[in-house]
Parts: sequence; structure tokens; C-alpha cells
Amino acid sequence: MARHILHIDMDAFFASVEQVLDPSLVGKPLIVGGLKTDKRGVVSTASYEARKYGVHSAMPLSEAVRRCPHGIFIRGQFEHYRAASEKVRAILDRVSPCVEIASIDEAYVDVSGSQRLFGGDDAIARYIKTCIREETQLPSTIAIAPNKLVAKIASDEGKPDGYLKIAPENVRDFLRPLPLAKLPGAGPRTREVLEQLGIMTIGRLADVPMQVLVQAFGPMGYALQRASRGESITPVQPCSRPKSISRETTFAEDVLDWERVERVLAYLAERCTYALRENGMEAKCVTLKVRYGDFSTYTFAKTLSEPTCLERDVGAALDALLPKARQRRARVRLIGVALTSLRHNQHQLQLFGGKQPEKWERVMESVDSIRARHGFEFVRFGKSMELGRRVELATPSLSR
Ligand code: TTP
Ligand code: MG
Repeated sequence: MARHILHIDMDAFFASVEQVLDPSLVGKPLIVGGLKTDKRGVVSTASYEARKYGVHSAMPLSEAVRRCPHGIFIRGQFEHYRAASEKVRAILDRVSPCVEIASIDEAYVDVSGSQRLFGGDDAIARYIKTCIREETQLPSTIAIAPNKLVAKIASDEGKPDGYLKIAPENVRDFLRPLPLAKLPGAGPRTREVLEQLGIMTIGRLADVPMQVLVQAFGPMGYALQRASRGESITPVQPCSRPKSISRETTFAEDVLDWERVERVLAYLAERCTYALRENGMEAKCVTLKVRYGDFSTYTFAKTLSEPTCLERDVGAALDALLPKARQRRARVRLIGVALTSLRHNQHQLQLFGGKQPEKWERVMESVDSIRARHGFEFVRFGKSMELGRRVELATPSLSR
């Protein structure tokens, strides 16, 4: 059965969000990424009015100023882009359980199973575009095609504020006239070789005898031709995000020594924040969980003033909670840490906004890359280090 794959990409995303925040910017050449005086930055995006002057993403700001001297240059406000992106995601979640977020302003949705409920592809696209307009005032472009590859190419063709539907029988004709640069996978080097062979369009690539391509590219020739014919089976991979990240362990025997409890707790906190960073998230709430020898279980929670992905901050929150847990003079059977109120790590994404990540975040980034090579235990800090090089917990620390 034919699949119905939707691709959505927001139009001039950062610039459009800025225009909603400040309507006086509507219709103006707007460049997000830095001020005219920010010599070293690059353009994140430009409004369509600024694109007329040849300004585009990743261009050095100095070049953008040269091309569009009367443009309005702003640094950008990443929290607002993130919030708008979340709203769009929530709308997509209403349409299908199979949503793959591809970037901050782009997603794939498998809408094969939503046909009856909404009344077909056109109605689905209309529903999404209207909801986005009403709830965020932002323009978006949607394409629906038999697979991700064709949907992605089509949404680019449909911009701005468009909708394109490519039925299976129209895929070849749709792709045929497009230049090779529109085909994901045909990078500059590949195109150079193809152009030397006299192949300038996707259609020519689809028609050329396979052995010509295999001779030029080896096995990659097959993949190239398959793509040029709009053939792809890559499924939409829904990305589920954790609501909480926790690590806990039961001691081999109940413990009265709080020094030991705290060392294990520091270790669990390290493991939690590591998982948090791996998910590209940060947490605003830290919960300490204690089960005493009589099986009574208590949780103590603290909300942080700022979300974090650092053990330093989680550790400080736990230090504030520990005196409450120690009030009961009972042995400890189980100890755990849970991080909740999770959201995407804004600092990590602020690369766009030009802000430098905090010093500690940079440190932890290098720590995590060492861990990726040598294992988690390779680098540890503070109290957790006192547990020794290899930590053997009586019960593995579990995660939700
Ligand atoms: P894109 O979807 O590539 O671009 P866009 O939404 O601005 O414009 P279009 O209408 O062509 O889709 O990227 C989404 C956002 O990601 C963009 O608004 C800004 C950011 N971005 C960067 O910061 N740097 C980059 O090099 C690119 C390509 C995007
Ligand atoms: Mg976009």
C-alpha cells in the first residue's frame, strides 16, 4: 500500500518569528544572526525580502552587509524559536503518532494512518497549516509524497507558504526537470562528475544507463539513480523524548553511613546528567528518592531557578535536599535521583544566537567526548570519585 509521507518546513523560520514578535519588521529585509557591527558572525537566516539581495544562511555577516546595506540586522532570540518549534510539534502530534523532528523548523509525519480521520492528504495539510497560522501566526510549507525523499524535495519547491501533493504516479514527472542540486545526496563533487557526463537534471540521471553510473561512482551509482527516480524506503522514525531521567540503586544491605549514601548519590547524579546531555536536554527539577529499611519511601524535590544539564547544579540541589532525608534516623535501603521538567538544551542550540556556551558546559562537552571513547567511568568528579575507578552497584541503576 502506498505510504503518505508529509514533510513540513517553516518559511524563513527565525526571521518569521521575529516578524511576529515585532510586526514593524514585516515586509522588510531582515537578517538574523548578528548586528551590522558584529564582524565575525554568520547569517542564521534572512527574510525573503533580504534574499532578493543574495543574502542567505551561513553567509558571513560582513558579506550580508555589503549585499544588503539597508537591511535590518538582529542577533536573534533563540528561546522564541524553540517555543514556536514546540508549538508546531504539538500540532503535528495531533495528526499522527509517527512524527520525526528533523531540525528546529522541519519534520516528517507519516500520515498514512490518518487519511480516514481527516479526509485525505489535502485536508491534513490544510488542518496543519491553519492550526500553525492560528496558534503561532507563522507561515509554513508542506508537501505530501510517497516517501521522505520526494516529500523533502517537494516542500522546497512549494515555498513559501505552499502545499504540494505528489501522487506516486507523478513522482517521476515532478523530479524530471529539477536541477541536480535539488537531489539530496548529489553534492558538489558528485554533480561535477555528472555534469562532465552531460547530466544536468534529475530526469537525465534517471534515464542514463546504469552501467555509466556504476562505472563513474561504483555501487553509489545505484543509489544515485534510485534517488533520481524518487525511490526511497527510509521510514519516518518517531523520536520520543523522555519526560524524566532517573537513576536509582538498592544497596546490597541497608546502610546507616550517610557518607557512603552521598557518594553513591553523587555517582547517580553524574549518570543522570550524562544521560540528560546525551538527549540534548536540560532539567529544571531535581528529586531525591530514599527508601528506608522499613520500605517507607520518601521523595524530596527542588525546582531550580534555571534549567541545567550539569552535575554541579544537580549536586547543589541534592545537597540542599539531603538534610531532610537524613532527619529520619533509619537505615537506607535505596537511593535515587530523578530529573524532571525536561526541555531541549537551549544553550547547546544557542550556537545560532552567537552566545558562547558557559565554561562548565564546554568542560562537560569535552568530558562527554572522552567518555564516548573510553566509557563513562573514565572521568568522574568529587564525591563520586571516592567510590573508586569501577563502580559496582548491587542493583543496576535503572532509568525511566
Ligand atoms: P531552513 O529551514 O534551512 O531555512 P529557513 O526556515 O530560514 O528558510 P526556508 O523558508 O528556506 O526554509 O533553516 C531553519 C532555521 O535554522 C533558519 O530560520 C535559521 C536556522 N539556520 C541557521 O541558523 N544556520 C543555517 O546555516 C541554516 C541553514 C539554518
Ligand atoms: Mg525553513
